[in-house]
Amino acid sequence: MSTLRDNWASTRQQRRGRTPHAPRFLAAPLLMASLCLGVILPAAGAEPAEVVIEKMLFVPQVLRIKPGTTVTWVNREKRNNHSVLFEQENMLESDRLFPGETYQRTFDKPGRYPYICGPHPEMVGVIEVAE
Ligand SMILES: [Cu+2]
Repeated sequence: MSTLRDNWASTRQQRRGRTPHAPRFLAAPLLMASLCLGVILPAAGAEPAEVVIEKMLFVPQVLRIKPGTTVTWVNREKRNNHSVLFEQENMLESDRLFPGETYQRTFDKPGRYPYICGPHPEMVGVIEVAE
């Protein structure tokens, strides 16, 4: 019985000892919440426009957006690096995107913007911009 009490007491002391650090335990969820809000709030005004690069494909292959939308390409591969190359626009090309890296381009004018991957020209995609 006394052992239990000792345990209880020491547990309680440990809890007391942690009290000053309590904000740290709150910090993680708060940070997560603010990060989520930071991601979600901008998306509420404009549709999220993301092209994922995985398994040697641009997904979605055809993305329809409204003028003024910023498209983000994100490389989700484990090893391959890719680029986003607009051949019909003076070979406008992103940097090589290594796994986890992103490229962004804002499309202000309506039109059809086909692109390929520089190192893998068989990878094709299109951004269609229309009201
Ligand atoms: Cu590629």
